[in-house]
Amino acid sequence: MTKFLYFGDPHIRGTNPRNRTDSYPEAWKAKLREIWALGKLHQVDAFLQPGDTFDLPDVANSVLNDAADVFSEAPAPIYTTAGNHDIPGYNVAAFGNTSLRLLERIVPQLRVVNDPAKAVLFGPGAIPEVALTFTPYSGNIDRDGYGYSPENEPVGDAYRLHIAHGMLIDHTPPFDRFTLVQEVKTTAQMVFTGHDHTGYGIYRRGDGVIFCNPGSLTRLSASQGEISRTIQAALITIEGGQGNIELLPLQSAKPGEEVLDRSRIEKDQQRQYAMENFAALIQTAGGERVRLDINQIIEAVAEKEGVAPEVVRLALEKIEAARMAEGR
Ligand SMILES: [Mn+2]
Repeated sequence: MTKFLYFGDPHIRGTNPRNRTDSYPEAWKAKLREIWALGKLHQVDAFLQPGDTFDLPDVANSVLNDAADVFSEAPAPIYTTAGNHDIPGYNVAAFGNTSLRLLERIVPQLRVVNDPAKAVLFGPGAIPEVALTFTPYSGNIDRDGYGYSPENEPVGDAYRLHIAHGMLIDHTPPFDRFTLVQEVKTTAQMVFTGHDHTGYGIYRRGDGVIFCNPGSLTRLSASQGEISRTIQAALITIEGGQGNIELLPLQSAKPGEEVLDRSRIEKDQQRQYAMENFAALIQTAGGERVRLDINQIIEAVAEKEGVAPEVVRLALEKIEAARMAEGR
């Protein structure tokens, strides 16, 4: 039997996100320590995590030191991969220059796996029971469903558990870059993801593949979904070629209403309402609505001017990167 404890994007940082009313650094430390305690209680073989360990590719030394202290307390190895927040400009080749790489050097039990063709093997004796693979965030993830399949040769009968930092979700969102669990192609038997902080819990597909995103470890934005969701980890048990997942709520996570300032949402809603009123005022002569979404503006201009799709994609990715500072 092999057991793991999985937890979503920690987004370690030394300052409070703008909507947090408690101490964010104290919150992530308490949650990680509870995760370690749960792992010890359930005697897991390793902790697994989908990336966005840090909120930024290069954090302050004080934050790196705090993270190193807490990670060093983990009672079992921790495996993760690079999330979009861990690397500069979506460039996983620059991983060597990041704070996450430094953390990996400082903390002996932390390993960052960025090659989907390299499996980490677990199991009693010489026969591996589980082959664990990771796909880091990159410009390719979610393009034609990319990112959710191991790229190694199967290792005997080892159970194939794959973890990716991508937008794998169970419903169609109001943005373009995503992959649906219902449609994704994978040779894995179990697929875990982060990136989408809300998570959808557990999804068991008709073909037997199990998908899970329990949500991120911390509440970063004051959206309704972030306020109301349960902060939880996932206990994974693999035995006799069968995989099982149990979601474990974290006791150290304070209720969303206690740590997130809702007045900000209300202000944002008022702003959105004012923008819509403004748009209605300046409708074009043809009655066409004025575009207020920056992505739509860029796509509309590009279409008019005949800009190459690659240039448009780069521009949108730069904007997306700038938006990340707001937290996703
Ligand atoms: Mn994230």
